Amino acid sequence: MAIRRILTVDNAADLAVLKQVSKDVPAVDDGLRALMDDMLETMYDAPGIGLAAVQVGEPLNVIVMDLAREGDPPAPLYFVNPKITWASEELYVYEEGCLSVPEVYDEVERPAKVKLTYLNYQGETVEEEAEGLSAVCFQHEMDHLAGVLFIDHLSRLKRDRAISKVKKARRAA
Ligand code: K1U
Ligand code: ZN
Repeated sequence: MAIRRILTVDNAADLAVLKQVSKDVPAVDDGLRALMDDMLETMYDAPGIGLAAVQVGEPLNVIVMDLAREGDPPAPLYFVNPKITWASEELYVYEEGCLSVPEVYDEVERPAKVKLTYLNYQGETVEEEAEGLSAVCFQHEMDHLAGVLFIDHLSRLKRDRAISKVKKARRAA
């Protein structure tokens, strides 16, 4: 397993990759499981609660998440070729963050509940419903697969300020 570099919006080359639309993977094999292991280790190291493959430079439809509370045992989740099959009309507002936009947090409104289908770590098809933080994080990661960042849901002013803040923090570091 390896910790990979997380692409960030302050770097033009990284941003071009983050804006790509990810592609479905043909099969869940050992190579893909190695990528998912790396992604999980990278996410825990950051730390974060979710990560899309494109954030480590692999524009593939692959997501990892772990929403276990601090002190609870790890509960890794793997989503390969995920699809949202239904979204509620009811909306939910949550203050989101993003490992590709470090230190920036803002409120985003999304459907409160979604139904999803995906392949798990073993390559089995799973269908389930998500709500609360699970629905928020899953939709945030699905956006990454479509080349959309959470700051794209904000006003142009807030988005530009967010990118300036990340650039300034990088220069100071
Ligand atoms: O996709 C990402 O960039 C990861 C992102 C996921 C996310 C967080 C909040 C709402 C929607 C999606 C993060 O993990 S940001 C870091 C974070 O939320 C966190 C970090 C440490 C402990 C708890 C949360
Ligand atoms: Zn993100």
